[in-house]
Amino acid sequence: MNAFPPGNHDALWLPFTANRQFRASPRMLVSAHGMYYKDDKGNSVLDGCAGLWCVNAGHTRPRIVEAVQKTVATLDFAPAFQMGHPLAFEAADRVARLAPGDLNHVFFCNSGSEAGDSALKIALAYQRLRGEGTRTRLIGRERGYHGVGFGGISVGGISGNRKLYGSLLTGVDHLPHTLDLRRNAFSRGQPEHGAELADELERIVTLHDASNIAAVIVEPMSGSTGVLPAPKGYLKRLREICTKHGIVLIFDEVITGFGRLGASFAAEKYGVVPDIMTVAKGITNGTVPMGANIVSDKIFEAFMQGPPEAIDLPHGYTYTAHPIACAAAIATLDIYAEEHLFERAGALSSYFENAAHALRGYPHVVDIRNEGLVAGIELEPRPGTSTTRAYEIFDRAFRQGVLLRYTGDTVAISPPLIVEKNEIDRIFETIGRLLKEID
Ligand code: PXG
Repeated sequence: MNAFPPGNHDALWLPFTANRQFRASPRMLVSAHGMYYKDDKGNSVLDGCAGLWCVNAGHTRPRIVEAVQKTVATLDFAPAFQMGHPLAFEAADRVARLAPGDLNHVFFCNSGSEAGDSALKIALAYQRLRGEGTRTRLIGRERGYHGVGFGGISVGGISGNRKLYGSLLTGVDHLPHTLDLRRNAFSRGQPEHGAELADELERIVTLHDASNIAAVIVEPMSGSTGVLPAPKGYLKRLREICTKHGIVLIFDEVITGFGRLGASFAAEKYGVVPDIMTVAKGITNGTVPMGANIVSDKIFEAFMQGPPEAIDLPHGYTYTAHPIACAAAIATLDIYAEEHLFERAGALSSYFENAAHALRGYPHVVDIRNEGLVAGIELEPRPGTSTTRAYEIFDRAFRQGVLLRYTGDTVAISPPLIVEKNEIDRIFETIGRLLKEID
């Protein structure tokens, strides 16, 4: 069976994809259950990357399916502007309870990109509301990924995602990225060296003056630019500098949230609480699009000072707190809690780490990085072609029944948190075999 339906296949334009290459040799999924997809030829495919880092509880979990089915038949849509519904309040309360510190207020959107842009807007508005309206500069980081909105690509640090799109937001600076193969190659978990890279923020403050800087946004572990856990002490330093200078600290936890690193959030794992956290992906187990900003008491309260009848935040989406997404989020959080999946990920992480680092010394491998249930295997670049070794491994692994991710020269692994040890073995054995096969 080939699952291409009749019709013009050029009608679909796939994102971040070589569309013509894909048409010539498609990779098609038709169903999913637990740790496995099924492809159009009936082959079972082990999900080594939780879909796109989002299906943390595994696929088609009955509790989520039933919650979605029930809600779509009961309240298919409810406006979020000047209207509410019980599932929205319940979902916000559940998400806020999970978040560390005084991150107690949840603003819903529909993706990580929207969450990134929303966080930047909230930070700018907050600075203005507290009488610091000259604070307009936004600071991101090289190799950062905060989605594909104009805000996200402006503070993001991936040249390929920026170069085609004009002048982007103005008034943006970037911290240096934290990847340092010379000092930190083959680190297990957070690398030892690089906390001092956070001091680059002091340099930017000196250049512009703190009175002009609104916010800093970073991923506690960059995912899509090749799995870069923050060096030990780095996030704490960043927190201290932001507090000292009145700068809003935003953690993008779209990947690191909901158990991926073996704790609810990276903020909890590392004991560093930002002022705003952006989340998406695992919030609904990937079942229904949803993102959110989780905001501190201090920031929320700043918006609650005007006349009670005035709109406090002129921002939001038609599908903010969509009932079906809220139902999926509540059911997802139930599964995470009842099955102790974050703790499970933490308990499995050293086994996973050993399996990943067993590939050290294999052909082409220049670094292996990991944290929680995430690993990145960086390969030597192949000069003169855009087909990277990592792409070739991704493509071949799929055809051998293992779904991986690749980004640039890095193969990324981030399985659902229900993964078993024999499945971890299979993922890394497949990569090891392919490393020996390719040139
Ligand atoms: N922030 C981070 C840290 C992300 O990883 C986004 C924001 C944007 O989320 P949305 O929902 O708008 O896509 C992301 C998304 C990959 C890959 O293979 C990673 C993402 C998306 C697609 C592919 O590395 N991350």
